[in-house]
Amino acid sequence: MTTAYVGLGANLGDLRRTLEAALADLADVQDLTLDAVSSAWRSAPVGCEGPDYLNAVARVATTLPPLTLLSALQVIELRHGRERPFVNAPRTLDLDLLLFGDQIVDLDRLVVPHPRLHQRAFVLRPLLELDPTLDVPGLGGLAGHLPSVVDQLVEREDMPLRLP
Ligand code: PH2
Ligand code: MG
Ligand code: MG
Repeated sequence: MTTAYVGLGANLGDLRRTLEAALADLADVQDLTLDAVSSAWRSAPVGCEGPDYLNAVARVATTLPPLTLLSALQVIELRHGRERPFVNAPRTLDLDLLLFGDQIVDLDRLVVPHPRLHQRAFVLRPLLELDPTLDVPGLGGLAGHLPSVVDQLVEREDMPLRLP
């Protein structure tokens, strides 16, 4: 069994509704248990233009191999109308495999740990909510990366995401 972390993001449509539906879909994936979900965090777009995002991170336990989990995430993205007209285009749903145990994956289709996770407050803040002591291969303690993202606008929403 491997503990993996999945980043959720949306900036088109009904953001909260989409994230909640995506969490229900994730919980329905075979050989996977949804263990915990962070708060919802509203964030300004990083590295692109467009509406603000709603972001969150889910912790799952799974016996699936990483590429099978990635395929399951892509199926859920498509179910929620994800289109890819250009890089970092606004999206109804983005599901990113952030961490897969302490494994390092470096393939064309998948790079884990996610190469930019330590540069993004909208990932770091919800990840650290779920585990403040999280240690990542190649990056060390994640909390140590927070000072470099303090200038990024992220705001924790009081209302928790409704879970399946
Ligand atoms: N995702 C991106 C690019 N920029 N900015 C925010 N705030 N949230 C995101 O999820 C996000 C982003 C590419 O996946
Ligand atoms: Mg992403
Ligand atoms: Mg993605």
